Amino acid sequence: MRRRTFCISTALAATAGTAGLAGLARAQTKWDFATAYPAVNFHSKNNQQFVDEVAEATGGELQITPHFGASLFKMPEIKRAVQTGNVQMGEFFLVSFQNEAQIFGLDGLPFLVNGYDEAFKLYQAQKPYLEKQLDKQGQILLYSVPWPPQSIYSNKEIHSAADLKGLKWRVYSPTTARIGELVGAQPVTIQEAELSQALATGVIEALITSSATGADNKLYEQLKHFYKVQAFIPKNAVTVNKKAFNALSEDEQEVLRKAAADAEKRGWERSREVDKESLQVLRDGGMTVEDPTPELQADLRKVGETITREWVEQAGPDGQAALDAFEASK
Ligand code: PCA
Repeated sequence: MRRRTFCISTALAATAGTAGLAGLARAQTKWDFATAYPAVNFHSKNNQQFVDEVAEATGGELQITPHFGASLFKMPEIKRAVQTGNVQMGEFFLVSFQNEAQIFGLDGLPFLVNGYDEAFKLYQAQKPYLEKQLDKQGQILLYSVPWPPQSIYSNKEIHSAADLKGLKWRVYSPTTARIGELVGAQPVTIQEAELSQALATGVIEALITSSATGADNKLYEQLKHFYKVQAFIPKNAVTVNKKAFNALSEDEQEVLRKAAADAEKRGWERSREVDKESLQVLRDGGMTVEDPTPELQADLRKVGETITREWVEQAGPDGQAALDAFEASK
């Protein structure tokens, strides 16, 4: 008898596995997770840990497959792919979407925050508006993790903003394009996945990005100068399609939320460490890593003030409220 029961349940499980007969055995949900950054990147590793924890905590019922390095969708397409349900989960770079809604660009405003603690406060001020905007776009924010501070890489020495003039300047957001315009550089939009090629072919000569991205892409092989201007601390967002989330059981939703909260906490801690490690990788690779001259810093601060003023004009009451909430929390 016992033996027979065992055989039947095994057979049912096998049938359910191949034919997807939900209800007869545990229903397994399979999701894809589109990301844009290389598997070695700390965001990617954090995402991998997140999906592993979800699989473990659901006993394999929720299987999320991450696709790194923009292998499923290019970064600018990922947000929309989540919105339309072409993919269940995605990671994208918030500031790149500022033209859709100004709130996405808040963490890209130059010199608004000084260090990670303030960046976290800015995130808390931004979050309700971010969630509201993403909700309108059919998705739920699961977690958001910062890149290390954004600094300048160049093929020549930069002592003041005037030295950036005429350089082919790689950009990834409206604000980085505006920085380029204001210093008289030539903005060129390039995704991280195409960075090395753009440098190798001379399409770009300078850029602003994190120590981590420089290390991940071995930028020291092509560029020799790094200036630690630390202009802003922008974030990635990991979101899930609302319908896909709502189709999960309550237990699964809870598991996802818990793993997301853990990933966010881990990511913020890891970002700080990765900054230090990556600066060392740049030095070891032969790059000069320097503080900016007071002149360069002052020039960029002026540019930052212009950009922040322009942002406030466009962002309306929500933008102003988020900024005020940040100022009050400092
Ligand atoms: N690296 C990504 C986003 C910000 C960063 O530090 C990039 O350069 O595209």
